Amino acid sequence: EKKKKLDAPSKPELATSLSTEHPFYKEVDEVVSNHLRRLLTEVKEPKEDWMCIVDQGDLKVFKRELEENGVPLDPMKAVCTVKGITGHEVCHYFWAFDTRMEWEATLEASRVVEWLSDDTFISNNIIKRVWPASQRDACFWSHMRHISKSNDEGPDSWIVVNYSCEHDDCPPTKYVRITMNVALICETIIEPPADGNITRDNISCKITYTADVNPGGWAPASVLRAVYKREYPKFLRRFTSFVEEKTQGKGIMF
Ligand code: 16C
Repeated sequence: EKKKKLDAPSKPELATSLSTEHPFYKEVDEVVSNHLRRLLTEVKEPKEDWMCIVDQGDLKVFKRELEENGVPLDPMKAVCTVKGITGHEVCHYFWAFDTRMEWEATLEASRVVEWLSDDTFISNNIIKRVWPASQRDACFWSHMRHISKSNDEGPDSWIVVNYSCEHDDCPPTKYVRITMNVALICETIIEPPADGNITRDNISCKITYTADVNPGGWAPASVLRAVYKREYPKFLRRFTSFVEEKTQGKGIMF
């Protein structure tokens, strides 16, 4: 464990946001824009092909069943509202690498492969093995962005995208490589208090989480679907409680 930490690339002096000249910029920008467009059109034209598989009131998980050559690719979507934290705080902790292992229960290990800028890095996640399938890993960039508003009235939003990529320092040799396109989009809702002094009691965060994951090879569909149904709500509860703990009693990060 110690050795792994020593080998990890230290964060160099970096640009505050991914430069438009960076080789990854085009892909990052396109993927982020697609998520935002998808979210906006779904709100306007709700589609009925999403099946609700978990309904706990404040937390709902939906999926669409999709298979390719017997491999389940079910797109997942979850919505969740949490009081007392902002979208910026939720996105910050979902993105931050140094605290990932504190809330990620499905990982055996995680390491930074390369820092691209202050808001973008590439990492390698080794996922815990699920019997009887082979162990998986993933290599992906993580990017966090504030969404600029078209008007002052709308809620403040942030987005984090985790998107699979290839990297010379992370070849897919040891495990079955999964690929994914994951987005966490958060809106902060503020109920302005009469005295104008905003506290954590006046804020809540609406989270939309989407995950398109390709398990990258044979995986028994029934086991995978059961694992997803159990793990996605568990992740959202565990992760949002983690953000609540981390921010409790601290200044609000708007
Ligand atoms: O988004 C999440 N975490 C991010 C930061 O780490 C990142 C990771 C996303 C990957 C999520 C999908 C992993 C799918 C693995 C497929 C394994 C196939 C095994 C075959 C089974 C028959 O964006 C939060 C992710 C929330 C976790 C969702 C469910 C993942 C199940 C993983 C299985 C490990 C279970 C271990 C049980 C102790």
